[in-house]
Amino acid sequence: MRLDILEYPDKRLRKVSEAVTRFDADLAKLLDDMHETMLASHGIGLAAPQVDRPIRAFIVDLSLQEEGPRGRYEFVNPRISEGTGKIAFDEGCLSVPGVGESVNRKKHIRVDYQDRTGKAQVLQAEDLLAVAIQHEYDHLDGILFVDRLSAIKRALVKRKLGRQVTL
Ligand code: QAP
Ligand code: CO
Repeated sequence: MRLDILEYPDKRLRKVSEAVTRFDADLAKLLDDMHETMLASHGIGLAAPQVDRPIRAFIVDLSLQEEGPRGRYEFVNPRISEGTGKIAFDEGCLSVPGVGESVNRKKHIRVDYQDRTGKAQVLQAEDLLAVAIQHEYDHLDGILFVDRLSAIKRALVKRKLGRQVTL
């Protein structure tokens, strides 16, 4: 089932999401619906709060990428650590349609998380996968990529999205 994606400046995108405690059929269905929704919207990452479920879960799908790690990833209750290096990547977001701006992120990260069954997992990620994980993780804390732009770029984006709103 396809889900509606909340768009900036929806206040629900600004909430801090709650840890997942039940690894049940509802969680599995939500993750499946998120994959379907993201595929239909041509995205590569989607966090549960973007579809109005304020829980700490997100997906990344790099299966259509031509280089680097491919495949579908799911992260529940993630924790990012050991960030090293720097990468600037031109990011977009399904909740901020039509905006693309370069954001500075860590190049290498380690992420500890649970899979949809609740099993603990660890992943070392770099480049696009690391960028996607950091972008999606931010959604769990109510942070959007436009919050991480320099003041000058943020002003440009703000003008584009409408002068009345405060980023
Ligand atoms: C986050 O972003 C991301 O404006 C996922 O018109 C971004 O899937 C991770 C999208 C960059 C890593 C690198 C945005 C689709 C999709 C748009 C997305 C649009 C159509 C963004
Ligand atoms: Co996003």
